[in-house]
Amino acid sequence: MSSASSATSAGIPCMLMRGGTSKGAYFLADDLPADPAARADLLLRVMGTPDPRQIDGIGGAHPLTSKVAVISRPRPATSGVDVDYLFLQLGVDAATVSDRQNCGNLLAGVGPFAVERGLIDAGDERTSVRIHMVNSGSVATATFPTPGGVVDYDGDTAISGVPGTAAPIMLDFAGTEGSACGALLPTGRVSDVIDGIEVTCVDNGMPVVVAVAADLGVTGYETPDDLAGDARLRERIQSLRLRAGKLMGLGDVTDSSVPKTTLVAPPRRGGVICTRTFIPLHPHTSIGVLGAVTVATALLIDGAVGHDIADLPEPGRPMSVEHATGSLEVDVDLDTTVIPPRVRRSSIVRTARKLFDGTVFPRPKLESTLGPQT
Ligand code: NQM
Repeated sequence: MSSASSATSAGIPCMLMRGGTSKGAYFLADDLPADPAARADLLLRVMGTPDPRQIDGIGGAHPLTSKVAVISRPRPATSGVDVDYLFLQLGVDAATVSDRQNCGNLLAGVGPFAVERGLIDAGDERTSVRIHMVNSGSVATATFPTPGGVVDYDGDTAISGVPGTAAPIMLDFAGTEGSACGALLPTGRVSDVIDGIEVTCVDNGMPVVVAVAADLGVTGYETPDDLAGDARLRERIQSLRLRAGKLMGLGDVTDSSVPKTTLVAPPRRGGVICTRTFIPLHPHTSIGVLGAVTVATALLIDGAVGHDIADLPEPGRPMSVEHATGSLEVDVDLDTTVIPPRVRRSSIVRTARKLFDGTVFPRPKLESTLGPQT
């Protein structure tokens, strides 16, 4: 693409989409600089980072709305895959751009975006897109309605955390096990004790540290705002994830968006478990897609934190993961007859919506805003 300064005046084609319970800017890779440092600098200026309000950009002043999806035809051409999807998590008040995690929520918009941009041909009724999740090398298949070859965003599927209903987008995952850490149980153990607290470190699409809420002095039923105001809890979670990051092979995670921490408590609304998640220190208003898949996977493992307090359904039935604004249903097929357990497949239903399609104009360069790239 053209130089970063010409991007400032000419703008860059961009589609703003809600993907699941997140919102992000979707770009074709060809419309962004190929060099990761130049791309990161440009995207920070698009989003208005660093600034807690992101007032001079299109970010929504929260990690869940400070996200970018970069889409291309597979590079190099990979057989059986239709598009590449690179997810970038941008900081809000810190100038960080991280490619160390997936995002299953923005993933929901990737298939529709690929059809809208002509990267793939739509079917007459529905379209299935095989998406290479570049961050982890895993593959997701997204299936969504395209009557007459046009993406239909309307429908009657409701997901917690989003008002109203929209068309269902089925997401089937393969190869998510060990997405960032290389193994489902990256410490080699089902549980570890860190800072005197028993945790399970697990990665089935998202590196997560699972701990019982009561062990950290909270109930696990607090609102995200209450949790955000608890400075002592924040310190304890940071200490836990810094140590866990090393044990999980992620190194120094001070400036990294992973691992996330999920506090679990017995379910209260007919689900499998109640969760409160930190991304990585900010309380999530719900729970991430692959975060929920990962936590649900841990619950199925005998001896893992949460297994004993979970109300597990019959094998093969969906698992409803309760969170601060509702619940999220995931399917996880785990073979627990082998050690370590092996994930056969996982899936989830999401919705997405095109919000805006146009040209975004990044703020001009400031002096050295770029922070650590993780
Ligand atoms: O876990 C938030 C989200 C996410 C990530 C986060 C996600 C996932 O809710 O797949 O979707 O964990 O930072 O969008």
